[in-house]
Amino acid sequence: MSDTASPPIRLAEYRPPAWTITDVALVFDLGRESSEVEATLMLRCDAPEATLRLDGEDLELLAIELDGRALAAEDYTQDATGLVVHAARGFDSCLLRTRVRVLPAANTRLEGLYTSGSLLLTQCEAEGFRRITFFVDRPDVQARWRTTLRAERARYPVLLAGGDRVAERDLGDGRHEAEWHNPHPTPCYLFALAAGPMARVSKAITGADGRAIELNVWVEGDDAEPCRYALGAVERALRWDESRFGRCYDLGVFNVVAAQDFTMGAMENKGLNIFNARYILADERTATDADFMGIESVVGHEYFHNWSGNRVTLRDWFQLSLKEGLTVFRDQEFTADLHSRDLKRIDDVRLLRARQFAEDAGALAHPVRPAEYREINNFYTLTIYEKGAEIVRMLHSRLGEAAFRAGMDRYFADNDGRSATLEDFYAAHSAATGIDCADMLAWYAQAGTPVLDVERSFDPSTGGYTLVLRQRPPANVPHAAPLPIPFRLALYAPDGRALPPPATHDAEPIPDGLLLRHATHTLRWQGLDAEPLPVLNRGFAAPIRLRMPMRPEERARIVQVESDGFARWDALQHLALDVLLARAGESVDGLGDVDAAEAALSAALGALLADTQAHPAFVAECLALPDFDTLADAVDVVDPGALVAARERLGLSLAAAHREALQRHVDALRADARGGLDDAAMAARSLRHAALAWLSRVDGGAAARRLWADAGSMTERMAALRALLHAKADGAPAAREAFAREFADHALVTDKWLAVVATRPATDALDDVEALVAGPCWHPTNPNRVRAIVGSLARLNPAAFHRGDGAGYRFVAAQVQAMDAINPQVAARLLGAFEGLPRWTVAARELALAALAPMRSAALSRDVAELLGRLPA
Ligand code: B3K
Ligand code: ZN
Repeated sequence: MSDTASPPIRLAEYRPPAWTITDVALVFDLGRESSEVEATLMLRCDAPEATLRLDGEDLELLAIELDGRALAAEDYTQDATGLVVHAARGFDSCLLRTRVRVLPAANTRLEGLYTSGSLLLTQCEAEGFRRITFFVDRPDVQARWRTTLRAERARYPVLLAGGDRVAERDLGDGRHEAEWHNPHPTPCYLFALAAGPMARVSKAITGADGRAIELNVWVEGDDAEPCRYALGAVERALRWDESRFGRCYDLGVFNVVAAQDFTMGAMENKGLNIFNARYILADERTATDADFMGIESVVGHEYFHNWSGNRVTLRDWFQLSLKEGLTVFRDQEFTADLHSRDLKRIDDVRLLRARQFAEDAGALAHPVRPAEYREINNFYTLTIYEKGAEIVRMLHSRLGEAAFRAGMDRYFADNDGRSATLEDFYAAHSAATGIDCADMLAWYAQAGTPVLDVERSFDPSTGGYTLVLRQRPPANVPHAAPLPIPFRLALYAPDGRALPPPATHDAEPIPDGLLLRHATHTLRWQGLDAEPLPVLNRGFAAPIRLRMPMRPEERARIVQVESDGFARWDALQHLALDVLLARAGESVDGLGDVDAAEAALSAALGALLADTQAHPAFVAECLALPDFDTLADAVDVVDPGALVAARERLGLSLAAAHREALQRHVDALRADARGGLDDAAMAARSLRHAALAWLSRVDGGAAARRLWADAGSMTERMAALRALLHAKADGAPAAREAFAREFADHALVTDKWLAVVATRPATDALDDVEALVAGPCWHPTNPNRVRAIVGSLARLNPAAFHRGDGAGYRFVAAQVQAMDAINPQVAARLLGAFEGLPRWTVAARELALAALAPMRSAALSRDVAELLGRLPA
């Protein structure tokens, strides 16, 4: 623990490794309390006389030999972070064999080798492999791997590791062993094993290149049926990568294991993906539609890493977004191609605006390629993932699909088997297309969200229309140069006709748009009969804040005339945002009278609710008002109470205004919403349940009680339960009791009701959460449980977290400190709830700083210490 003083790692100080490892043979003698690992490393020295230093933490060294000779104490030095082998000095290659003991059952960090239920599992990214054996633990050291697992057959009947299985033997003493071989050069962060009593669902397929591939999805115990949907998703992902990116799978088996205890979502280890069970296990009785969609997307994401991450890996951790941003882009496209492009874009932009923009404007903001870090696990952020994906999307917009694909093919071909940099990625695209796109790299170097201020003018005497676009750097980097911004727009005449592109402009044409490179651009139209209606940043082609004051009726008009679903949703969101901000006491340019603005919003929503042609899932998206984080992001000083209250009041008044239409939808969609996982049924449920959530603000929970009594699937049960509990309606306690009892043995479903309790939008939800943490459901070693209870409160319940008496802050701060001793990554995530602190009101800030104060003198992990050091003191 306690590592405040370690110096940061800097990108500028990158040096290639002096010693690399070409081949690894590992032999595990697996046991729950204690496991032994023998590692034979073929080492090569590329710098004469370089010191051989291996990373290793919490390892008990049992034996060490170099080129067959047992080493004496003076031949090596071990400290808390690794091993220096003096005896290797001067060698240009050698064979090092070590034997170590590790303690899986005591490993609550869930990094390295650990236990989850009756399973033994590993998690190595980013730097967990050094907790398994001594190694040069960095992504630019890529080796071929042989892994032998030995264990008692009764306890560990299934023995999985990365690569293909090449042998199995009975060892005659109740133990058995399995040997696995991964021939692709792979860094150690992609190593994995899983052992224990597991069942699987399986499918044999033939890849597009003729390879026979066995797809397996495994889970602890003897019932693998809940893995069936995930197995289908694996196959869909594999086929999609073949057809959209021309990428084939490269081993004879693809194994996926579901783990109950897992710190993140999932992990793309070569040939053996390990998943948080919540992204694998699903059937309609226990999982919601959102769960199914999440499973397909995460399964796709991990599968796509096999090329973007594994075959082409990272030179160093600063390049993290090279694999993560690119792979998020790929999984977003997968979902868009399989389902609805508009709806996927709406979801992604909602997340980006609400959470990534906030991260990028807060105390923990960092560039997509940070210049330094102390603990790399702190950088698996929305900025690296989602903003990183937006940058790849901008490249895609700039090049168009065909040229982008050519660039991707070139990137994979030039870097296969190598550890690459972001420069390599843009160089491949430039080389393949002849378009120099290296200027995109500037997006990776600075934090913050650029602003595009737009000024419009119309001269009725000439019909001339002008848009002046001025790029302003983000507030946190006030002197930054302009970034390249792909920009899409449309203009509509008053009769709803789309007008042609500008007659003159000073930007560079790209497919379907313009590339803005300068601080100011001017676009001109001529000969227009009347002032047109502009729709800007269509499709959210660039992750920017667009500032153009608009009248409420203009925004409402966009909803009527636009053909692009995203732009229609965006116009309504903006209108709702303007109304909410004005209601919270902010001054909003262009809004005019706030009652009239709310009336325009209400009318637009009413028209959507009455539109029988509207796509139900789209209407549901429009009913979701901008959330607290989006509001907080839009103001200079965050007064949490005022924002929460404005949202509540608007929700109430809109629900009252549309009560009948909402009730009509709830009734009319009953049959369509009944069951099945096709897009149409899911869309019907999404609108029905969004309408129900609104309705339960004004009907005393009557509709929710009917749904509760009638519910078939988990999606319906959760919609009813949430509406009842959040409205504190009659029947809520009984529903909660019944639900909790029925699913007491099902951890993932239990997490769901706990999260509903923790997100009730009221200050006293904190009391409920404190009771949960003191009760039998509290399992601090299980990250899902911690997130369901404490994470939900800290991140999704502004009313309780920002309580005026500071109790929410004190509770979360105390939990961060307690969790830090168990799982530093989970603790550091929770601490992120304070990232917005610099912009909170003085009163809120003082309460939060007081809550964090005790932590400042405590012994902390590097993870929490680094983030705490970035928060204001
Ligand atoms: N690469 C992993 C995340 C690892 C996080 C390490 N703290 C999952 C993913 O992004 O696909
Ligand atoms: Zn990833």
